[in-house]
Amino acid sequence: MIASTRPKITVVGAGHVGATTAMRLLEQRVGDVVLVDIVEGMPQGKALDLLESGPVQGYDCQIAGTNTYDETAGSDIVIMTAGLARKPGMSRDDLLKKNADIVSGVIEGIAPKSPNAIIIMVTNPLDAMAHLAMVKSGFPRERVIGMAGVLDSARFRTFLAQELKVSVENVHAFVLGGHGDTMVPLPRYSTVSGVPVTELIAPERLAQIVQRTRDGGAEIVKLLKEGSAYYAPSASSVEMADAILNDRKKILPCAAYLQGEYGHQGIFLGVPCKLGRKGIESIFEIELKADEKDALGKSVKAVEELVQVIGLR
Ligand code: TXD
Repeated sequence: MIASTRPKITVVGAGHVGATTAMRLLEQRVGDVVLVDIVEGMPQGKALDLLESGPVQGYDCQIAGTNTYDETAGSDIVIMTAGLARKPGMSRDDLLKKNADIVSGVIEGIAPKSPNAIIIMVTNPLDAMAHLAMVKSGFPRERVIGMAGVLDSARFRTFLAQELKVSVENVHAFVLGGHGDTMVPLPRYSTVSGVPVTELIAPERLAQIVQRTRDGGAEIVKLLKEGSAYYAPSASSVEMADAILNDRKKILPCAAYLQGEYGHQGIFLGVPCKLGRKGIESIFEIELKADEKDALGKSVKAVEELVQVIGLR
């Protein structure tokens, strides 16, 4: 790997999400990448293949593949995608214990080598795995961030843009809560060029779109039959990494460890966060209506059950 002053990003897990994330990081010139996996030769092979794309794509960003953590030392960001993906009929929660073992091992190995890194968690079940990563790394909450809301709102935006036949760029969506069946899309804060979608789409139709958003992950699992989504998940992870490394102060929905925000304490939950070079620089609180508060409360319960199973609460 040619030494450089570019940011260093470790991607753990060189599977569907991890390899695609690495590709996007290079193509968008976000930084140099170290790709880690337990399968011998696989991360090395994918990294070399991606390095050889540089002359054609016109990037000088470097990438190396490895089966150990030595080369990850001094990373600015660690994007954690290692774990098992859902199979058809398997809920995110079924993955809990297996992925908890994987996350514990990886974070305990990697955090001491990159003590100043910001961790972006991707492994499911997302909110519980982010909590575990924070505990195992000992990092402050600003530096452990879960990727889910960017993906969930990207799905919501896609469906809204399709429905209204407008550019996705004009559609902003707001999604709170846990990643999963209890996510809380907020239609009244979701807008097309500033106009709330509640004024543009009839309530019954909007409810269908909200439901499709909630089931967005499962819809893809069902079609693929093996494995789960990875193009939109990788795009979402890279948007977060780019917002952090380029200190963009972007407001993105991320899973963050709440310390009283939205009336909840000691739990990871999807909320709007300002992402900059320090990681989560602030959490935005908005007023929720009673039914939205209830929905968020259900989300908290679902996440709490998971963290209890892995002994974090
Ligand atoms: O919104 C979100 N947060 C998500 C989460 C969106 C999409 C996928 N989401 C979850 O990401 C999914 O449920 C899984 O838990 C992870 C990874 O999904 P992916 O589709 O990339 O799974 P793959 O293709 O099976 O890749 C996982 C890789 C695979 O190559 C394993 O060999 C590797 O992880 N793996 C490890 N690498 C390093 N270290 C350890 N211990 C390890 N264990 C497995």
